[in-house]
Amino acid sequence: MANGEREVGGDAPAGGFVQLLTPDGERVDSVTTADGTTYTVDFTDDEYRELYRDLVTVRRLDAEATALQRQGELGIWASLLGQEAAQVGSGRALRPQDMAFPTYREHGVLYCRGIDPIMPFGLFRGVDQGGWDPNEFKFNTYTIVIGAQTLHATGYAMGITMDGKTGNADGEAVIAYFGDGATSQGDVNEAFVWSGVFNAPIVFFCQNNQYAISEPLERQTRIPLYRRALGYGFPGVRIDGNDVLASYAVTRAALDQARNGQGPTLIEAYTYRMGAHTSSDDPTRYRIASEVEAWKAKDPIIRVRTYLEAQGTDADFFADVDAHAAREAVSLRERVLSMPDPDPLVMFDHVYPEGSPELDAQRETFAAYMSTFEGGH
Ligand SMILES: Cc1ncc(C[n+]2csc(CCOP(=O)(O)OP(=O)(O)O)c2C)c(N)n1
Ligand SMILES: [Mg+2]
Repeated sequence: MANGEREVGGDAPAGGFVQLLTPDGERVDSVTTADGTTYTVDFTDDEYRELYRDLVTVRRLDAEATALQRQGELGIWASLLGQEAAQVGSGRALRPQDMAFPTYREHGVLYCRGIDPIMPFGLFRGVDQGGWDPNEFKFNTYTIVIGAQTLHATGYAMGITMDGKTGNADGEAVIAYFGDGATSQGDVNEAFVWSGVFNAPIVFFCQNNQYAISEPLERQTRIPLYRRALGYGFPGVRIDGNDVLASYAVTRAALDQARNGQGPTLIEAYTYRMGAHTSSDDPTRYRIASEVEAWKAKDPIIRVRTYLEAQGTDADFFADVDAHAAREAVSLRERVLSMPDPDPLVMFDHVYPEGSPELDAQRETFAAYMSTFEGGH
C-alpha cells in the first residue's frame, strides 16, 4: 500500500493491534500496549456464550433488514455485516449510566443497550423521522450527517463534567461512534481538540471498516488512524475490530478512564464492511472479490464459535441461539410490516416545537393540495 500501514487480507495491520481472540479461536491471555497498559478479559463460560448470542442475533436481525429492504419494505438499510464484534464488544462494555452517540450503522450497539431493535426502523421505512428520547435510552438518535455526533458527544461529555457526574468509579462516560471516512471531517477534528483540551470523559470509537462508501482508507490518512490521537493529546489504541473480546476489554478500560476523570481515548477498531455501504450501493464497482474473501477468514462470529466448541459447548446451545435469533427476526419482520403509514401532514409537526407562520402556511397549502385527491389524501 502507498503508506505501508494497511494490509488488506493480511493477519494484523502494520503496527499491530490488540487481539484477545485470534481468527482461529485461540484465546490470547492478555496484551500489553507500548504505553504499558495491559488488556484482558475475565469472563465466565456463560458470559462468553452470551456474547456469542448477541453476535448471532445482531447479524440475523441485520440480514432480515436487508431482506426487508430488498422486498421494498424499507427505503434503505445500512448493514453492520462484518462489524458485529466491534459493536457488541463496545456495546456490552458500556455501563448503564453511559451515553452513546451512534451513526446510522450502530444497530448492534443499540441492541446491546437493551433497546428494542424495532426502534430505528421507522426511519428506515420512512414512516417517522427517526426520533426518540436519547436520555430515556442513553442512546442518541441516529446521525446521518457524517461526524456531527462527535461534537454533540463532546458537548455532552463536557456538560456531565460540569454537572459533577464524573471523576469517580461510578461516574458517567460518553462514547461516540464514527467511521474511517468521518475522520476527515472538520467536526471530528474539532471534537478531538475540544475533548483533549477540556479533558472530556469521552471515548471516540472509530470503526475503520476500510471504506467511506467507495473511498478506501488510503484516501483518508497517511498514518494509522489511532495514531492521530497523539496530536490531540490523548491516547489512541488500535484493536482487532473483528475480536469481540478486544473490543470489550479496550472500550471498558477507556470508558473507566474517562469516568474517572482521565480524559478521552481514541479506539480504532480495525474491521471490514462485508456488505454494501447501504442497500443503495454496489461495492463490486470499486473493490475486488478476493479482498472480501480474505476478510471472510477473519469472521467475528466463527472465531467465538470455534472457541466455545473447544471449551466443550454442546450443539444444543448453538441450535438454541439460532432459534432465538430467528424468532427475533420474525418478530422484527412482523412488526415492521404492521407499522402504520403516517398522515402526510404529520411531517410538519416536528420541525419547530412551537410551529412558525411560514410552516403553517406550507401546511395549509399542502393540506389544500391533498384534499384535491379522492378521500382527501
Ligand atoms: C457531512 C456529510 N457529508 C457527506 C455525507 C454522505 N455520506 C454518507 S455515508 C458517507 C461515508 C461515511 O464513511 P465512514 O465514515 O467510513 O462510515 P461508514 O459508512 O463506512 O460506516 C458519506 C460521505 C453525509 N451523510 N454527511
Ligand atoms: Mg467506513
